[in-house]
Amino acid sequence: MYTLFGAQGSGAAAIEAALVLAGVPFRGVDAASWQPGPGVDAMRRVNPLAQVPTLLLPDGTVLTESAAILIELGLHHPESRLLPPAEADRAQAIRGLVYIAANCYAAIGVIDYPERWCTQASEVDRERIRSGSRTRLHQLWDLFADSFPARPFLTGTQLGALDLLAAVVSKWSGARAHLAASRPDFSALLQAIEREPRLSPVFDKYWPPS
Ligand SMILES: N[C@@H](CCC(=O)N[C@@H](CS)C(=O)NCC(=O)O)C(=O)O
Repeated sequence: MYTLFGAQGSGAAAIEAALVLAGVPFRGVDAASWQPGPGVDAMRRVNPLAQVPTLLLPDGTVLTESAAILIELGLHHPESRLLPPAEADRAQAIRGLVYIAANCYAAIGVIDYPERWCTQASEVDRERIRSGSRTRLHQLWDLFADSFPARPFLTGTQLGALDLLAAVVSKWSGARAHLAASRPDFSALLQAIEREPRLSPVFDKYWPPS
């Protein structure tokens, strides 16, 4: 059985959604670096970065990095259609996954922890880093929306891994509000992905409706 380390509001939502689409049973462990306790202690033993999502494969192999996890799940469960079968479509989906991880998710790590990226940062420094990174993040999402057309999904003809990662990573740092104004069609697609009947219970679990 897979073991998924994750926490409410975290990127583990994308992996849980992928496991649901693949119809694969898994054990969830509540863990996050900001939640001291046995969950994060167990996660740190397998992932020294102590970041979620962290996934243990059934044979105990440790997988980290959202894009890598989604690609591996897509390859191992081809019937899930997490990755498209046609080579050109699959190549674009993988490009999109790495784009989001390398650009958007990375910017969020700076916004959340500016002190990790600047020595002796004052609160003013931290706020300047946050503000600049947030502006850059929103530009990165605009560029993503322009570069990865929906056909009708971002992954291609069927809902897949790229849709999941885009819908989850855009939940943070004001990206959804920005996109609603700058790229309304893309924003509507993200909302539709989140409300897809198989996925809405996952999104409601990670972001409980108020
Ligand atoms: N490169 C990782 C980033 C994962 C990440 O930053 N996760 C956040 C939560 S969404 C985290 O665990 N942050 C806590 C920390 O860095 O201490 C990925 O693509 O999965």
